Order: sequence, then structure tokens, then C-alpha cells
Amino acid sequence: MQIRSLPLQIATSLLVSFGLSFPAAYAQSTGLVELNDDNSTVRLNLDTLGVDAWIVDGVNQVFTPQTPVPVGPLGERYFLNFGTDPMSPEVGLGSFTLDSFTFSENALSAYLRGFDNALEFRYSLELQGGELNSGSSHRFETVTLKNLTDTAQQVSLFSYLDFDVAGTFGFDSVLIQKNSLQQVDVTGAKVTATVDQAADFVQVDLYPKLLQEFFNSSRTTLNNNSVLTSTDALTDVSAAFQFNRLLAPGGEVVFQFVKKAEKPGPAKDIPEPGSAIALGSAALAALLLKKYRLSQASRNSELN
Ligand SMILES: [Ca+2]
Ligand SMILES: [Ca+2]
Ligand SMILES: [Ca+2]
Repeated sequence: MQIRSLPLQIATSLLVSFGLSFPAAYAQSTGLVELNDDNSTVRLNLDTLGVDAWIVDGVNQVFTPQTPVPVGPLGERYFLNFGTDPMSPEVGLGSFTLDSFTFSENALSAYLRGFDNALEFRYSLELQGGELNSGSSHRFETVTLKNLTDTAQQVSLFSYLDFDVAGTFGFDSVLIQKNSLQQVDVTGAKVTATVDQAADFVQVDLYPKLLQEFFNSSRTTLNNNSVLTSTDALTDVSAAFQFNRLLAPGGEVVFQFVKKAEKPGPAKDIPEPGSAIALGSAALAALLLKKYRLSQASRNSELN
């Protein structure tokens, strides 16, 4: 079994926050909510809106600590920054006030306020499972940030994602671009996350390095590293988007995220490796020839 430990830096910050009574502190935090639809289950913590399970056909696709941790789930989290102070660190939604929430069998929505009531965070999640044993699942998430002050405000939203595709974290490969992430397991199973607008910065890094950025005392700007492959069974990839937005007084910004899990079809659909390479080479050669002919044709037409 692959086991990951809680980073020291985060554990230390918990000591400050909660004293030594980790289990009691965890128990006091608000409960976990579980959503279900067809072959899928999502479990999230109302206190942080962190996700610690996205189970598709019995297989969890996100990082879940072996034992509960006081900061709540570490698989998927939102972190925020507010204003322009270069020294101000990010905060998680655990520091926000939960005004209200509603949920049904497969959907949840919540209203929170933070930064001394200067920012509203509205969240909704809908889970759409797939057919049994299809490996397919969709999650639709909407985040709305509203400036509750009467002056313009700079806001940063971080979406932190630690997928462990197909239930294992080793050997996963991740590619993140400005509005999409793709993470692939050695079995070919895949998780993608897309967002309806371009991030200002992105980052992939090994756990727990990236997560620590959101628990340290400095303001974080992601470094735009976009590709990483885990090279053994014990290293683990994670990724994040960073959106910087200027909100007018009373102004809002809405982010639409879609997260999708899928697995490869039956083995008979996969060509032999040799024939796939041959096919790829032939297709590439045909394409190059076509391009060459096109460029010759356009050159000829320019000359005529
Ligand atoms: Ca991972
Ligand atoms: Ca995996
Ligand atoms: Ca930071």
C-alpha cells in the first residue's frame, strides 16, 4: 500500500491552530457531505469545501490521507488571496464563514464570506455519474466571487488539484495549460479538469511541495511549470490554477469548472503497439507530404 505522510510544515501550522488535540479538533469541524449519482460518489468537507474522495466504480480518483487531518481534505481545495499586500498569504475556505448551504442526492451549493466580510464565495457542485463499470464520471463546479466592499479589489483564486488517477498516485503524468489539466495513469485511465477562462498562472509539482505554498506565510504566485511525470510508485503529482481578477465595487466573477474521469475501452479496441507506430508514421508522412504539396502550390501561385 502506498502511504503519504502529512507535510511537516502543514502539521506545524496545525499545532498552532488546534493545539495538540488533533482528533478532537477534526471531530469538531463540520461534517463530510457525500453526493451520489449512478457509479460515482463525491465526499467533501463543508468547512473547507475540500474534496477527499471522488469514487468512480469503487475507485477513488483523488488523494485521501490515510488518517483524517485537522485541515480537512487535501485532495482538492480552493485557496484565496485578497488585496495587493505582497506579504499577505493565501487562506483556505476554513477561515470563511459558512452562511448557508443546501444539498440533494447529487448536488450541493454553499454561500461563504471571508476577508472580514469583504468577499463572498458562492459554490455549487453537481455530480453526474456514468453507467456501472464505465469508469466515466462528470462533476460540474461553479465558483462565484463577489466583492462586497465599495472599492475595487484585487482577488486571487487558486484551484489546487491532487488527483491520484485510478486509485494510485505513482507514475501518473500531468499536463496543465491555462484552462485545462489532464492527468493520466499507467493504465490509460484519465482525469481532466477544464475551466471556462484562462488562468494567469499554473503549476505542477510533486506533493507536498505545491500544497505547502498554500500553508506558508508568504504570498504565492505559481511558476508556470506545466508538465510533470511521477517516475516511481512513491512520488506523487499535484497541480494548481491561479486566477487573478480585479473586481469592481459589488462586482462578481464566475468560474465554471468541469472535471471528468474516464478509462480506456476494451482491450480489443487498442491496436498492437507496432501497428500503432507504423500507422502513426504513415499518417505523419502523408500529412507532411500534403503540407509540402500545399506549400509548393501556394508558392507556385505566388510566382504566377
Ligand atoms: Ca496525485
Ligand atoms: Ca494512478
Ligand atoms: Ca503562500
